Amino acid sequence: MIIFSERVNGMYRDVRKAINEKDKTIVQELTKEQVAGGADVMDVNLGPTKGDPVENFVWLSQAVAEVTDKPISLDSAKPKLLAEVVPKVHAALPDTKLIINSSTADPGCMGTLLPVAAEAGAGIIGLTMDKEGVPGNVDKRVECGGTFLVTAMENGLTPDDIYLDPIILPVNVAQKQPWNVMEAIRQLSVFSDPPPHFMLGLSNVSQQCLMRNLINRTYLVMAITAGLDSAIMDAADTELVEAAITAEVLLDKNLYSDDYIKAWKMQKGI
Ligand code: THG
Repeated sequence: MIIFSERVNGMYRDVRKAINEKDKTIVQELTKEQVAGGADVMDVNLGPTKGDPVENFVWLSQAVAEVTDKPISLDSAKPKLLAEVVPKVHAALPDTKLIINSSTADPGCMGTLLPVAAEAGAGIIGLTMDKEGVPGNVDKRVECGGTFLVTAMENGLTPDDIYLDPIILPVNVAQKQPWNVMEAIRQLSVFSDPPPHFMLGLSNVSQQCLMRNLINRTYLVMAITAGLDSAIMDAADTELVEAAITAEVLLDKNLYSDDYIKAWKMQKGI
């Protein structure tokens, strides 16, 4: 399981304030907490913050990289902004692996971002959507995912640098989507050997719901069974992380031992 930390995101009030005030303390405390919880990648997202987004992204990435050498995922829905930010962060942090979060399968968006990923040696997340928005059915998700995978590989990216994200929506507004997302993962898993990674912004599934942690935890286990191998999630939610590890043990993806959680932590050095 490749755990992307969701927590350094300007959607959260404390992080928004930290970015606006250029106060590294909160950002660095959260980063250390997420890495200690098992985060493999630090996803950073400005959210609705003030000021120049390019400068803010460079500042935020540098603040994170001062306390960890984990890869950084630059999270924005604006392809032109990402195309400007990625080379700048890559120049400022040449030893930090970057992941672009994200491109859609729209030709214009892929044309903007895939060369940038190739140039920076970065990974990239491909959303299984195009200009029409998030598909309501499985077939369109699979079509967009296939298009993204092929185009990314034509641009020189390897499957290990490609993350397909079938986009999970809140279960309270789109109750058929959690199943559609799992079915899309199952179908896309056979498109290439070796396959790309499959990922989700997990907490989307429970937005505006009660019992968020329970919904996140249950759906993570279900999606792992369908083939999910990475997620943007809260690595400080111990029950969530331990459910994911347990699912991988039960699927024979992690070796069983009586103390398999401890073994997993030792392997990660946490
Ligand atoms: N796919 C990809 N990237 C993504 C998403 C995705 N990035 C953003 C998002 N979705 C994943 N990250 C989050 C981060 C936080 C929350 C949900 C998803 C969240 N935040 C609280 C909320 O909105 O209720 C914040 C509230 C608070 O201030 O405490 O739920 O799908 N590739």
